[in-house]
Amino acid sequence: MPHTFEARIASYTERVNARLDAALPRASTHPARLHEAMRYGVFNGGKRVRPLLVYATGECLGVDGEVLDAPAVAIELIHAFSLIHDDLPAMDDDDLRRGKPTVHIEFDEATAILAADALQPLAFSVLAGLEGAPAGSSIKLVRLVADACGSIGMTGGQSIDLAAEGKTLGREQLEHMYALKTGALIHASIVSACLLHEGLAAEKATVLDRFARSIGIAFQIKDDILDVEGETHIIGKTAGADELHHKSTYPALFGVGESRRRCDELLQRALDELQIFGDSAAPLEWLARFIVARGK
Ligand code: GRG
Repeated sequence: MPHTFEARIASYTERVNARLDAALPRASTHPARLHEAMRYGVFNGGKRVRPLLVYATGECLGVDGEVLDAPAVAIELIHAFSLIHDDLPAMDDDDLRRGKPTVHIEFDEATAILAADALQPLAFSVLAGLEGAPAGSSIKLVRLVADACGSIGMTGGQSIDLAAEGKTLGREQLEHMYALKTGALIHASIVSACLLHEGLAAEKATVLDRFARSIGIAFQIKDDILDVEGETHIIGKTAGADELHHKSTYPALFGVGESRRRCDELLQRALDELQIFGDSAAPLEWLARFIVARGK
């Protein structure tokens, strides 16, 4: 294992890609077009931030890498499914994702819906197959990820987001929507590693919970800033799409300067939380900074 986290990022990314490859049916497996689309939606690029958060939290707590693979893979599968749905004509109607045609453009709308539909249960199958973890971990992870993905998590956030188009949300309402739409899966990534640590001290669990909440909201504010300031060929999706759809976003409601200030404030709050872990939190610190500084 390389010494610095920067160097380990590449090996963790390679690792989760290999586990994703093993979890997904071969592209040639019948019905091949569906399996091709599922693989396209997962392997068309992607920073793998959520799996990296799982592994970094595991490093912070001293949880064995092998048991982290299941939540890392499952959460990335859920993320991939949400992006496919998010890009559909009935949602954000986007042609470009990660610099490539979206799944419904590359294949067709029905295949894209089905591919996303099939990625979601595959995630739970991966969690159900977890081995070598403390007793009861598998079912706890299923519940954690289900809640993060469902109506009290990501799907609920997306529903609020769509209903807010053309409206003016207050700061609290906006951050609540971000906490659900984007924050819930980020939060689940961190909490999944906590669940795999038997007998984790309540104080440490609380600190990581707060870290996860801050960084989840910061992630979406940064995504909004990139939509305003980024260039399509760099961010890999259509720049300016939020304004086009009259989305309620941080920059639209409070301006880019205030969005940056809030992002930095949330980052600082998140970093302050990590103090009690000392050097073992270096990977999480690195990822928190990356989330706020990233260019795509
Ligand atoms: C229909 C059950 C059901 C769920 C779908 C569409 C949807 C509900 C939720 C969408 C949630 C969503 C797309 C939130 C945005 C999150 C976000 C900022 C995504 C970009 O994440 P990155 O930057 O992407 O990690 P990469 O490409 O690096 O993986």
